Amino acid sequence: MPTIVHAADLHVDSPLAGLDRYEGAPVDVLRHATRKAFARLVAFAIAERADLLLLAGDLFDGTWRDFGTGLFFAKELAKLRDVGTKVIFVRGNHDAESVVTTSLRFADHVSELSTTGPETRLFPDLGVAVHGQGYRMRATRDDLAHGFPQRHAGLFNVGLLHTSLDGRPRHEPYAPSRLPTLLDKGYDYWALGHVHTREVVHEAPFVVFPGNLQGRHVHEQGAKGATKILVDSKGSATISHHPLDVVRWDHLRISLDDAANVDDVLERATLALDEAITRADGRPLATRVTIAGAAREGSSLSRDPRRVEDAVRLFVASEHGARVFVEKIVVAPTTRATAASVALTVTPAELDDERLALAADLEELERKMPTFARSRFHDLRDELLSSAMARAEVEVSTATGSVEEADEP
Ligand SMILES: [Mn+2]
Repeated sequence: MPTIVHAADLHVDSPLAGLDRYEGAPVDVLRHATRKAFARLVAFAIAERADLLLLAGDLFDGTWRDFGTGLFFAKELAKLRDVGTKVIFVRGNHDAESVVTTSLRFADHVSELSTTGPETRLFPDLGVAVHGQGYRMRATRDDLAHGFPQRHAGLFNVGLLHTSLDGRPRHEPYAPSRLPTLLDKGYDYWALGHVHTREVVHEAPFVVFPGNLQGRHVHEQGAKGATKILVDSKGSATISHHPLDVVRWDHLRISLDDAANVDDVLERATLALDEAITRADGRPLATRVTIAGAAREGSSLSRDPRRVEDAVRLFVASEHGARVFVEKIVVAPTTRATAASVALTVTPAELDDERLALAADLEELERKMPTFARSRFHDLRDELLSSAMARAEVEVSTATGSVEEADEP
């Protein structure tokens, strides 16, 4: 019975945000991380003797900078032909037909499902039917799943779709679909893409977002990879997740509370870093460092955040320069007095409302932009939103932790 590998959101040749011009970094590791992760996916499919590789959209990050992107992709996929692994993919919002216009011609072990209507591809020798539809335009607001056909009796039925499903937070509402619509088709497995965080939305039948293959910025932390599906002789599936990322993202939060000097901060940074390096499991680590809290009274730490930042940067470079890359250091010293006043004016729930309102404003702005500017702004939007909120979150979390001490001078 077939072994199937499901991946999505490869975003091949997407830069790692904030690290693309990193001083002294091995260019190969950071600039080619998404390529290398894709190469690991291909190697994984070969090692697992996969019969079929499903790619659920956003194979590419956008228009190719040059032909090298497509060439690399085609060469990797060619390795799968040699071992008899078939590949089937749909386009997502990032590689919609209107965005990646260079025509992709692959050997006959690779097939793309139509962007004009739902299409079914049968693999009779595997006992598998794959139903799907890709994106013609970037902003697809239709429920594509609605038009998918019912299951083919006697086969293992897969739905292949790039969708925001019921409006996942922090994701564009492209090709919105509803879980009941998916379940209603009677398929055995829904291979979804678009949401970059791995999520098993439903079991029996499985509805799965494998997440992206390689984190691309600080909000895509933790293990990234693909899902393996084993189908038994009765047609039921078991799944497992396999990390394939080559650089691991993290966010270290270091407390300034009661720190007297830079050495105190570095001691805490050492502990936090060691834990993150362990979590990264042998991979290079890309991380943001947030240092926040109320330093000991009289200490110069709160007056000179720049000195704290420089000390931490130097420390990381000298201790772990070859494998830890600091994306950004945020030093946010608070005093008990300011912490208390923030606590009185803002709660985490209110902060969340603020975030939603800001997100709505930015989306409105994007809608009003001319088409050529929209895609550039779109990529910037998440980053704008998160940097605006990062500092506010630091202040609120510090504040809520210090409420009891609000009466102190
Ligand atoms: Mn994506």
